[in-house]
Amino acid sequence: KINDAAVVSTPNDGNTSVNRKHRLAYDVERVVQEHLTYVREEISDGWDLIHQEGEMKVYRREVEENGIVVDPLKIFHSMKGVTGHEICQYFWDYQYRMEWETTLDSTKIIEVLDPDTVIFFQMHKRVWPAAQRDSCFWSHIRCISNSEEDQPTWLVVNYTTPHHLAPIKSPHVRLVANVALICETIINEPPLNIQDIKRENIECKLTYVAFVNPGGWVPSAALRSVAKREYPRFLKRFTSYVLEQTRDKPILF
Ligand code: 18C
Repeated sequence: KINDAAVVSTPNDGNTSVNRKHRLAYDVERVVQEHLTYVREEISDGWDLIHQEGEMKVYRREVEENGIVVDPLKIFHSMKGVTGHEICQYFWDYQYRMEWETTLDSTKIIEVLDPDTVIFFQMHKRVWPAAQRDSCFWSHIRCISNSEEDQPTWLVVNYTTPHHLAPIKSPHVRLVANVALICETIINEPPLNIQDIKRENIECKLTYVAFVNPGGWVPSAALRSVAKREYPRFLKRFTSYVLEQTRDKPILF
């Protein structure tokens, strides 16, 4: 299945014209372009390094809106042995999600907008004593070619949207998310022939950003401490999962 990715994900030439015809195409384009703009932004004042482990650095900015914690979060990581395409494909494809996500009770695709864009409805695990959260978001995967020589950039964006098949039902609370995973592949000491590239020659630099509003009040200190523990845990588990899944497979550029 994973080898079909090139068929379902058409490389975009970086041009911003929208040729996808579904109702959310402009929303998708706007949010993708925003992420591509901000991903290059340096870490500045106000961002705290809250966790560092090997190549992984987790930054957070403390922000509250109407008393609700909405801290933006950014993770930078670099890993050898996988491509950006592989990382993004495993993050986007629902069939692998329950194998690496430990904070979900369920995930379901409720609409397919185009081969690269689907709408998910997810039920998150309840954290006592807070109300259980659910989420409904479009999820889009894209490949952007930067130049003939460089490997393309791959990204996935998950962005909250309402949907008639996912009404908000009390006691569940709908969280609001804007999440992006952006990956660059680097080929170290490239052999002359592309067929000779081995997994030890490849490296993926990834940026994960999350803007999440829990959708209702949650005690600030408890939320910040759960988030500080759970985001690094998620990225470690997810990246090890992709390494393990791809180790003996042909490289997916
Ligand atoms: O990006 C990730 N996953 C994607 C695919 O599922 C998708 C997910 C988007 C939603 C992210 C929102 C996370 C908040 C979930 C709240 C409930 C979680 C239960 C936690 C269980 C311990 O883009 C990877 C997402 C990685 C998420 C890490 C968990 C962050 C926890 C945040 C704090 C939870 C707050 C509740 C605190 C209550 C304290 C009394």
